[in-house]
Amino acid sequence: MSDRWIEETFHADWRVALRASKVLHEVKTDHQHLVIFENPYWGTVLMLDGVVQLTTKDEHVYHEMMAHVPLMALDRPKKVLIVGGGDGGVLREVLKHGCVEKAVLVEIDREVIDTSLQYFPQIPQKALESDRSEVVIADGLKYVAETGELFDCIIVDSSEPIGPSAVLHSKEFFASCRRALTPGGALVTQNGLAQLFPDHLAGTTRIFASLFKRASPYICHQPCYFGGLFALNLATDDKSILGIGPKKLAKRARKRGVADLKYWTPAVHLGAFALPAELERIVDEAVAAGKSGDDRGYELPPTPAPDAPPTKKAAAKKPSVKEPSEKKTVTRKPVTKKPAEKPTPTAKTGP
Ligand code: SPD
Repeated sequence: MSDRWIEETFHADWRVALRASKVLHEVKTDHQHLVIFENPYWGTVLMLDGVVQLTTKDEHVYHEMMAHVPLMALDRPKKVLIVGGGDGGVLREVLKHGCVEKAVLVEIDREVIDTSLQYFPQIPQKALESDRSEVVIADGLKYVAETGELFDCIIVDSSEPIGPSAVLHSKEFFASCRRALTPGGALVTQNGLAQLFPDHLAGTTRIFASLFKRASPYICHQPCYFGGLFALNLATDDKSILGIGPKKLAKRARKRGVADLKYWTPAVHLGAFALPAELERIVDEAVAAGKSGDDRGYELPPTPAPDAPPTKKAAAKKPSVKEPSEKKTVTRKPVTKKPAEKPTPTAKTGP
C-alpha cells in the first residue's frame, strides 16, 4: 500500500488527509490540478485544485440532492442545464426524471469528463452518451450569458469559489442564470460547508434574494465533505414549488420513474430546508439584506503575504498560512506527503 497522503486544507488550522493507495491519474489540465486516486475506505476520489469533489463511496448524497430537490419541486421540468458537473453524477440523476427531454451539461474542463469516464465510469454510467444529453465544453459563465435557450432548471455543480469555479459563485453569473430560466424555474447551486464558511452561504443567499422572489438554502450531509453540514441553495420566482407536500413528491417520483435512490426521499427533501437556528439566522439576515439591495456575494479574503503580521481582522477570520513562495492567490493545492518528509507548507484554502 502506498504511503502517499493527499491533503485537503479546509482552514489554516485544519486539514484532512486521505491515503492514496494508488494514484490513478494526476495532471495539471488547462484549468486546474486534477488528481484521481484510490483510497481503501472511500473508493475512487476526485480532487480538483486540492478540493475533494467526490468519492465513489458517498457521491450519491450530493448528486441526488442537487438534482432531485429542484426537479421534484417542479411540475414537469423538460429542459435542464448543468453548469460544471463534468463527472456526470448530477446528469445521471437528472436523467432519471422521465419528463426531462433534454439536459445540457456545460463543463469548462474536458479532462474532467474524459478522466471520469475512464476512472469511475460507474458515476456517469451512460448519462453522458444519452440521446437526451448534450455535452458542451465551454466556459459556463460565457455560455449562460450568451445562450438563447431557456431552461426549467439550472444546476450549478461547481467547486468552491476558487480557480475556474470562482466566477460560478458571482452575481453576474447568477443573474445570467435567471435570464436563462423559464418563468417559475429553479436555480440550484452548491453553497459549501455552511458551519465552516457561513459567509459563503450568506453571500449566495444575498445574491439570490436580490434576484429572485425566493432564496431557499437547504442542507445535506456528505461525509467526504468533512466539516459538517453541506449547503445547497435554491432560487426561484415561484414560491409554490417549495410548498409541495410529501405525497405529491412521492407521486412525482413514481410517475417519473425515479426509484432506488440512496439519499433523497420526500421526507429528506422537506427536512433539508429545516436549518439549525444559527444558520437560519444567517439566512434570514442575508435574505433581508438581499431584498433591500445589499447583493454582495461572497468574497475570498486575500491571502496575507507570508511574513505579514496578521491584522486583527485577518487573524480572527483567516489565520495566516506559510506558503512556499510569494504566491498570494488562493487555491486549494493538494499537499502530498511521504512519511519521512516534513509537512509541506500549503496554500490557505477554504472558500
Ligand atoms: N467542497 C467540495 C464541493 C464540491 C462540489 N462539487 C462536486 C462535484 C461533484 N459532481
